[in-house]
Amino acid sequence: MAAIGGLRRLCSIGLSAVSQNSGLKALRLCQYRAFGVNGALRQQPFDSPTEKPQFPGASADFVDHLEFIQPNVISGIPVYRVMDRQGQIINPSEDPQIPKEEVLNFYQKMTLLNTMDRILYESQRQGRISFYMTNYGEEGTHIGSAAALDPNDIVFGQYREAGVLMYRGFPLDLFMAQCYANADDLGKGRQMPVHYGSKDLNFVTISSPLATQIPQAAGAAYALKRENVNRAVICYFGEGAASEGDAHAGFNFAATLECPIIFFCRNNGYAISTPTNEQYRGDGIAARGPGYGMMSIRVDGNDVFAVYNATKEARRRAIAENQPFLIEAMTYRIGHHSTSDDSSAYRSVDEVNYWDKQDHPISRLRHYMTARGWWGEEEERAWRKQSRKLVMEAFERAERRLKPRPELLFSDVYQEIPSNLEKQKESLWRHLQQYKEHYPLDVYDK
Ligand SMILES: Cc1ncc(C[n+]2csc(CCOP(=O)(O)OP(=O)(O)O)c2C)c(N)n1
Repeated sequence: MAAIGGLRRLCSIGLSAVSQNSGLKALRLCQYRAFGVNGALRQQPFDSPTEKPQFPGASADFVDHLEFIQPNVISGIPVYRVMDRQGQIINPSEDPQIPKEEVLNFYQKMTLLNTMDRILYESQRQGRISFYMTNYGEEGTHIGSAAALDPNDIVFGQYREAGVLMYRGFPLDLFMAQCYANADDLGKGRQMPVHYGSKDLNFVTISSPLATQIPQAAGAAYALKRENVNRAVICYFGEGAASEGDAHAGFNFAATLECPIIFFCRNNGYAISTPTNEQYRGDGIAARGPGYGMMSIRVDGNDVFAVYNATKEARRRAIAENQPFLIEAMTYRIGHHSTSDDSSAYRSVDEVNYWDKQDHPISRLRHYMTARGWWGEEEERAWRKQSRKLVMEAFERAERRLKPRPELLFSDVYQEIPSNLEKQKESLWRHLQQYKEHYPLDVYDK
């Protein structure tokens, strides 16, 4: 008996330690012990002086007054930041002390992404590509998190994380090839623009149905754990996608199967025209994590160093302890949802301008660099010119390139083309021979 009481006390000490910082390992251990996984401690005797709930579903005390738990949405989970809006480090002990060269690399990747966005957005407006989605305002979430990962970590994205690929070295030519669906596209021109993927860079190909990547990412993380190879998975999604059933499935699988994964939610305030107060009524997405038994944090997504620190530590612990982490990066979608959207129909220009002009991840990092004398007007001008040139050159090459051979429509549906698809392919070929003047065959590879 005394031993059981001692163990219970140990568990409650353990639980408070968990809430401090020591992770869920101890919590799991306590739960297993309290419920007596091997049967030894399963039930408390009927005449025990202190009654403790014996239900297998939760480890908790009794209370003798009726009280519903209130959601804590008024003073929510705090937003972790390292720099203020002027790029000043707030608490020196949190400064990741990233060397100058790497900080310049952060800045150049963030601004290159921005330049690519502007040119491809305009290109869509002129009907040169069919569709586009910009990343305006979210550059810090991409670069800060990508920099904290190992290149071998596997990335699952939604569609607004092009900066992660850019950080990993995906060439401008391949971004363009995908958007133009030309013959250089790794995806053979089959998907809509911005649905990138790169096997070499461990970036799983994007697909349009929201949140489907979340349980897939949990599965991939489980496989990595079994391989025991010191790799993690990061899975990005928007706060809108987090309302999908697949988000629930993925979070719960990752927690119960103890997967080394970082769920990275980009909370940018909108899911197309739906503001967050129509998306959820709890304290954002971070508050859901503890409900799944997941370590969770909320960070300032416009602070590239805060994103970097949180992702780095989450990655380290996800691998060391085999458990999922949830990062909610607060940011703002400055651009329209996509080129099919006009966001002035549902939000004010003033609101957008605030984020664009007053609290932007790029300007914040620039303030930081300027204060250290690492960057000035001259460097800015030269880099703007150079980055624009790089993007324009890739753009022109992509536009000149032919589109993939039409028969590529039929391959990769299955690994091998079945006979019925082979027949359809032949019939398309005959059709094109007969009616070639009705098709733009000159823009396709032969
Ligand atoms: C299953 C599914 N439902 C609806 C859509 C249509 N859709 C595309 S993007 C989007 C909004 C997603 O918002 P969020 O996840 O917050 O990401 P953001 O666009 O803000 O980056 C919706 C509803 C879809 N692609 N898939």
